[in-house]
Amino acid sequence: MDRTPSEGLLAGDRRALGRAISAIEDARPEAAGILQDVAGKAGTAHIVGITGAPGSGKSTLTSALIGALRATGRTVAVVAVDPSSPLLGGAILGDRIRMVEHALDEGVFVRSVAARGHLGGLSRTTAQVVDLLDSVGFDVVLVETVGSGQSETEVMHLAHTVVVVTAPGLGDEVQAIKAGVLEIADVFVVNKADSPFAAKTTRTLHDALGDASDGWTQPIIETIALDGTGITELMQAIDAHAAHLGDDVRRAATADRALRQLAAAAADALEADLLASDSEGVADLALEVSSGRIPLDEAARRARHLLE
Ligand SMILES: Nc1nc2c(ncn2[C@@H]2O[C@H](COP(=O)(O)OP(=O)(O)OP(=O)(O)O)[C@@H](O)[C@H]2O)c(=O)[nH]1
Ligand SMILES: [Mg+2]
Repeated sequence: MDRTPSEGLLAGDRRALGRAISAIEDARPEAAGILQDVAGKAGTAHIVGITGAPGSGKSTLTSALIGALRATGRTVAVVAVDPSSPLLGGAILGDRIRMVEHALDEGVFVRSVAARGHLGGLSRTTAQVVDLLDSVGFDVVLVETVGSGQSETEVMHLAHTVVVVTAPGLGDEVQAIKAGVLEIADVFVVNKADSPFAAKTTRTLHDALGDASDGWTQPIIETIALDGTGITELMQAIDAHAAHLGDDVRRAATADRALRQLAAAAADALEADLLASDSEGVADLALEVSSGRIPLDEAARRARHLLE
């Protein structure tokens, strides 16, 4: 008997997994069924976000981290979020080449996810892909994203542990770490520690950081991703953060991921209903907004009631 796509997925079929991710990315109808079939199985993976300025070495670091995690026997999935900027188009190919050393390893799965559509689209697609990878049993899911812009910060909400990467020579180091990213970081990496300016970067970062919060002091780890220096320390810092979080926080993060997906789907449904509505009330409301009589957020609340 043929297996359904989801059975193949749960049995660890890589091609089924690749196809399922494509279905999610393209928001094809079968995606909903796939996600439903694996629902309830998520919640065991440790989700690690890796963000930071372009060129800081995130992909090289991710590849090195895969090696360190595999050496401990854990399986690893990587989601590289492509900001879909033509300027960065080459970076994705670079990522693939960099991670190719793990291509034949059954315990490793690497996938780029393209950012398409509106702002919420990136985080939703990524959330669903992360859920899927969690559900099919990967021990660790690494999510690499360029640390700029709102949607990338959103993506980081998916992670249990956020690693922010900087490197000397990117200009003002603290500026290179965008406001907002500083706060969400659980672990800092100063990569390219082979540079004579690395110590200064570490010092600057150290001075910019606040006190410990929730009993966790953000460690700063110096690494040379190219030769593996500091990678074990980085893995240990990530593991220490996982231990610090405990299972309750991880469960809460899984629930938060579900809530974000629900909110995004609800917003989509409302949008579709509004655009399809032939209610005069809705049309009047739009006019009131365009003439400036009602603020948009207030109109949005009223619109929701009109459709009920
Ligand atoms: N000297 C030195 N170069 C490094 C190190 N780590 C990475 N690089 C180099 O830095 C460049 C950028 O590395 P990537 O891993 O592509 O950086 P990234 O942050 O993933 O870049 P984007 O995905 O484009 O944002 C590459 O040429 C790497 O070989 C390091 O520790 N030392
Ligand atoms: Mg990269």
